[in-house]
Amino acid sequence: MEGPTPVSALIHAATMVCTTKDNNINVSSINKSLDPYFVTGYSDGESSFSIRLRKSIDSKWGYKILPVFSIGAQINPHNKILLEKVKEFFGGIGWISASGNMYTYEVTSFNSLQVIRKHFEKYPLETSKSIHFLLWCEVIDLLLKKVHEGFLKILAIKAVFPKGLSDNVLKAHPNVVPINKPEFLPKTNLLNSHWVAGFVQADGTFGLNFIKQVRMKLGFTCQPQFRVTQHERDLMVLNRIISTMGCGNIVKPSSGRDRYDISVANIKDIARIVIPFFEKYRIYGAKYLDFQSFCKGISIIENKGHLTQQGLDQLKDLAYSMNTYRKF
Ligand SMILES: [Ca+2]
Repeated sequence: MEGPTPVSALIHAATMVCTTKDNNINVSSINKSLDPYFVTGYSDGESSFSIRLRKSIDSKWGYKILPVFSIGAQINPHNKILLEKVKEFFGGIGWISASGNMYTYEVTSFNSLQVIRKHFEKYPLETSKSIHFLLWCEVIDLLLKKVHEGFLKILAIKAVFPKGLSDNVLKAHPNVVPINKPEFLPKTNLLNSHWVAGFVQADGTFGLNFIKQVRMKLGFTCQPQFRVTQHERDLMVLNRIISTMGCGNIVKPSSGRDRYDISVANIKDIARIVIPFFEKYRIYGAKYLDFQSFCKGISIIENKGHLTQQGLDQLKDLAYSMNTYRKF
């Protein structure tokens, strides 16, 4: 074990790294290929393993069955680069399309799906999505066997997927009994740090919240927060992220919601743990720009800039040009 580094040195190092970079994409890290655990973490948060049915007169079942692996990302040039990196990671299989305000990276060809399968067998998913992956693999095996009963079995499996069976399919096959979905047994060990970066890429937020505060002389304050959001069924993975990173609290959902958050709002934890963590285990895409803005904000707050009008104005500019406010 290394000896403890003085807090001030850590904070200085973190802010130096952040403030010396500009908003351009860091070319050296773009050229580096993605870490396999990052790809799994990102997929745990953002991908989908699905089974598509297409009516087809050529198929003996009346439907063509397409297992699909896909990842969506909001349209902007930075996210396009991220999806291209994912595609490159998998050896160039699949394609990226754009529709509405979303890009989708999609893999559907049977041979290519074997590449996807091998990756997730070697670097397993950590969330309850792993159950869908297992069932998705079962469908691929049934398609490989090409037995006639396979079709009804596939329908029984598809019935427990998020989108389930369409009304038309249900009408044509009213006797399909959905399978008993295997129970998800979450692990409790520490996570791979690259996995955490990938998961944060998907479901994390670096925020500078600019809030009115009448008590304060300037009338406003800036509250930074690092957040990771997840459905309650994957609460355990949030706890594992907290243990792995060594900071953060679980915030229960407000009434009527089913999503939990990890929140790190303590400036020392942000500067000493969160920022160095994501400097070491990189994220990409537009979220990387938000991370850079976040670092700039933290550096201002560290220097007590938020107590001056000028610093507060700088923070306000940052807050209103990042995350959902960012223009491309
Ligand atoms: Ca997600």
